[in-house]
Amino acid sequence: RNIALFGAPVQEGAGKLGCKMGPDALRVADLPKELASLGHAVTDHGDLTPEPATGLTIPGAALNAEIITGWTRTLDKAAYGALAAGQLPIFLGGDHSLSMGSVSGAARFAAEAGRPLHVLWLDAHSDFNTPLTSPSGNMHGMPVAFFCGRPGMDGILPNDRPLVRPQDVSIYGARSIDHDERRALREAGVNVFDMRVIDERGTGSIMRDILDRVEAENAMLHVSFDVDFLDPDLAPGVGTAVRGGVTYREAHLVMEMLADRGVTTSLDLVELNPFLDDRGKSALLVVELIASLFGRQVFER
Ligand code: DIR
Ligand code: MN
Ligand code: MN
Ligand code: MN
Repeated sequence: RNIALFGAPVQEGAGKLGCKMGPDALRVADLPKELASLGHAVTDHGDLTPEPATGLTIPGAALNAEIITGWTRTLDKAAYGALAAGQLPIFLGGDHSLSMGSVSGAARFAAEAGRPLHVLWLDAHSDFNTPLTSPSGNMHGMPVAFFCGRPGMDGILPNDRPLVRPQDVSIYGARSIDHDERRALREAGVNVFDMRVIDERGTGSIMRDILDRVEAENAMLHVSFDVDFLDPDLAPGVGTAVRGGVTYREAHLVMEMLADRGVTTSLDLVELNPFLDDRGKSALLVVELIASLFGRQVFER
């Protein structure tokens, strides 16, 4: 694969500072070298900067909406441009608000290519709030709502842009969903695989179903990896840790099954907060997992 790395040091969508150091922590943990050692062509495009955006009024609670709007417009273009150039873009976050742009750019490219875009959202949270439902006002809790076209965030990108269909979104690892999000997710028809379902069914069965659908529909697949999807004992370097998360082996199996099918077309690595990490432990685990996603195996099959 021809992999393009883009740093997106945005932290204004999160409630705690520190995510802006995420891209550099992933580089220090040797992500580019690890991907190259698996035989991929890797280009690190360095860190992006948000375009200026002013004069926006968003009703409700949306903290730092102008900064996030600038990032969204920049990232939409970067994702679209990389895909149009035949690359697989990886966005190094940065908080999860960056996916408003990365997923929108991927959706725009998919629409032109005449293919559906599916999204695999690995997260303790469902990020389906809008400024009218958010209890915090933090925009990292809103990206799924944004690219599915829930009302309330007009003007960040053109309203007639290609969206992602809620039934093409699979949230995996959820264990913290706000009251209003819960109802909205159900009404919209988003696929929510919470920890309870993962315990009962197991990773293999759920991932097989998700990936079978991607293949059957010849869909593109955007994987959005929020580090807090992992159990906080494994990955403490996140701002909104929730206990009872995905284990070490479950996480590797998710990545290995993605690698087997080779269907991933774009990827976000988000919410890594190096200020809260324990001697680089979370960054190193993320790099290990991404190596699995890009083909590292225990024993070649
Ligand atoms: C919460 C937390 N649902 C909110 N969301 C987080 O603020 O909307 N997402 N932490 O990653
Ligand atoms: Mn998230
Ligand atoms: Mn999260
Ligand atoms: Mn978060």
